[in-house]
Amino acid sequence: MVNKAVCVLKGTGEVTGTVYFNQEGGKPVKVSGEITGLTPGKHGFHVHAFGDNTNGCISAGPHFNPHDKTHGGPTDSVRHVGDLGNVTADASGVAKIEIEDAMLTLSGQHSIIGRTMVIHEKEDDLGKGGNEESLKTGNAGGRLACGVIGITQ
Ligand SMILES: [Cu+2]
Ligand SMILES: [Zn+2]
Repeated sequence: MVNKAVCVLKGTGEVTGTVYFNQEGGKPVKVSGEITGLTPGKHGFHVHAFGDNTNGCISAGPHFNPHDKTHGGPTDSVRHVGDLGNVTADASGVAKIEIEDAMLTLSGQHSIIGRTMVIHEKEDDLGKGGNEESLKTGNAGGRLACGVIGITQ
């Protein structure tokens, strides 16, 4: 059973990162790593549906949403599977990632392997922005960098 994955994020600008995924038998997925080159503050961080970067990060499609829910925050019961909320960059533009998420999985029908991780320009409002877009994307703005989630050892 696959229990480790990795994703290298790249974009058209200075933002780059490496994100690791680790899941032990049925337990929550541990997401760790670092993204650099960001503006200080919060940035939306999601798994998007497709492992397609042919036309840049936009080809990754919408948030990974196999249960047809509205957008939310990582601790909400109503959320996209891909909704990991925000990561926070420090004054040097570095975001250290240390997330545990019970809805992600690295195996089975709704595995995130082969899909795309995206880091956004703006803060994700977690579905609480009070407009239609908030319930789709969290108003997180442009896609700064992305990468396909692949199996590792
Ligand atoms: Cu996103
Ligand atoms: Zn979402």
